[in-house]
Formats: sequence, C-alpha cells, structure tokens
Amino acid sequence: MVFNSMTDALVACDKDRLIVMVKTALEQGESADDILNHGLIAGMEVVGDRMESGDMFIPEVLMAAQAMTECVEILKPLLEETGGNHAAAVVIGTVKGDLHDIGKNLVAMMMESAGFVVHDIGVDIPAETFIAAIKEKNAKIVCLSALLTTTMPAMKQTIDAISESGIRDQVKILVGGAPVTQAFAETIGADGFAADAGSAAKLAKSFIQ
Ligand code: B1M
Repeated sequence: MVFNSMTDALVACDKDRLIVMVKTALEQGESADDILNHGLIAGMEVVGDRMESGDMFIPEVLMAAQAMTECVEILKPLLEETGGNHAAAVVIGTVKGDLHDIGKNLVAMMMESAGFVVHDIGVDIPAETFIAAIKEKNAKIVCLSALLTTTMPAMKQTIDAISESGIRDQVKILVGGAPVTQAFAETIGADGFAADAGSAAKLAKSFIQ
C-alpha cells in the first residue's frame, strides 16, 4: 500500500510528498531495499509506461527522475553493505548518445559499498573517454550502462575500441541497463551482464576474488 502511494507521488512528480513517504516508511520499519525496489523503481516503470503512451512528457519525467534521485540519496547510507575492501578501480559510465543516469548511479553506489574505488565518468561517454579513464585509473573493471535500444550498439563500439586500443586483457567489461540482456552481452563480447545494481557489484567481486 505504502509502495503504491510512492508510485502515485512519483508519477505526480510530487517530490516533497515522496520524500515524506520515504522517510515515514523508514521510520515504520520498511527496508531501504524494499522502498527502492517496490516503491521507487516500480514507480519509474509506471513513469516509463506513461512516457511511452504519451501521458507524461520529458519535463515531467525529468521532475520524477529528480525526485527519485533525492530519495535515493536518503536511502544511500542504508543500502550500502560493507563488502570488504577490494581496492580495484572501477570505471563506470553511460555510453555515447545516452543521458540516463539513475541506474548507473545506483550501480556506482553499490560498487563503492562493495569496496571498489569507483570512477563515475558520467553520461553520453564516447569510447575514447572510457579508454582514457581505464588507462588513467588503471581500472580492472569497466561498467557500461545503456537505457535505449538505439544506444546499445555504442556498447559494442566501446568494447571494440577497448580491444583495438590493446588494453582489453587488462579489464573485465560488465554491461547493464533495462534493454540489455545476457545474450546481448555475450554477442558484443562483454565479460558479464547484470540486471540490477546489487548483481553488478556481486559480479564485479567475483571477477576480483
Ligand atoms: Co528515457 N527512455 N528517454 N528518460 N526513460 C526510457 C529508457 C524508455 C524505456 C521510456 C519508454 O518509452 N517506455 C525509452 C526507451 C525506449 C527504447 O529505447 N526502446 C526512453 C526514451 C525513448 C527516451 C528519449 C529518447 C525520449 C525523447 O527524448 N523522446 C530520451 C533519450 C535521451 C537520451 O538519453 N539521449 C529520454 C530521456 C529521459 C529523461 C532525460 C527525461 C529521463 C532520464 C533522467 C536521468 O536518468 N537522469 C528519462 C527517464 C527517467 C526514463 C525512464 C522513465 C526511467 C529510467 C530510470 O531511471 N529507471 C525509462 C523507462 C523505464 O526504464 N522503465 C526511460 C530507474 C533505474 C533505477 O532503472 O536505469 O533500468 P535502470 O537501472 C537498473 C538496471 O537497468 C541496472 O541496474 C539499475 C538498478 O538496479 N543497470 C545496470 C543500469 N545500468 C547498469 C549498468 C551495469 C549493470 C546494471 O553495468 C554493469
């Protein structure tokens, strides 16, 4: 019930109401994980459906995204699990042409709390910027995020460019984002696919241990 109300507040772009709901739910003993998954992410699914059907427009979707981001900030300390210190550097970004960053930010957060040193290089990132960051940070893991079917090819282009630059053996490349699948990850030569932020951190740990 409380999660349905969160969805309603998100769809109504009512940030203040949403923040109060999140704080109240925490006080009432709901877990940060449940609030994120059943309240906020589920709400964003509805926002996506409305966007697709033309019932919500970009400015409203941006307001909903901002509301979600602020709520994630509240949940952040509670979502973080200590996973030991892996010290390995992770470079993460959303691929070229794609501006979506909420999922990528969640993955970065979970990686950080799993003990990685995370370098978030942002959104709309061309292959050459990924390559420069991998070299500069001596990264062992690279995470590519894409939310659009039209930017999925940029994942392959990025992986190809990393191979051509001669540093492919130095890094494990993980991919994710709503339209991405395990099969797609295999097709483009990624080392792994994660469906959500928690799985991404677990997968990264499995490559380092
Ligand atoms: Co956009 N958008 N959007 N949008 N948007 C989608 C993705 C869409 C599905 C909506 C829809 O039509 N139903 C659709 C894509 C359709 C398609 O490609 N088939 C779409 C579209 C079309 C567009 C535009 C083209 C719209 C337009 O301009 N006409 C445009 C493109 C802009 C661009 O990128 N060039 C656009 C713009 C935007 C906003 C800027 C308004 C805003 C983004 C704001 C922001 O990110 N700061 C926005 C939003 C908010 C969405 C929806 C509604 C929500 C995305 C989100 O944040 N979800 C989205 C609909 C949807 O996804 N249902 C939609 C919550 C987030 C936590 O989930 O990002 O999936 P997600 O991340 C998950 C996993 O996927 C995974 O872990 C995360 C959490 O556990 N994961 C990874 C993500 N990255 C990972 C990386 C990893 C591992 C796991 O690496 C290892």
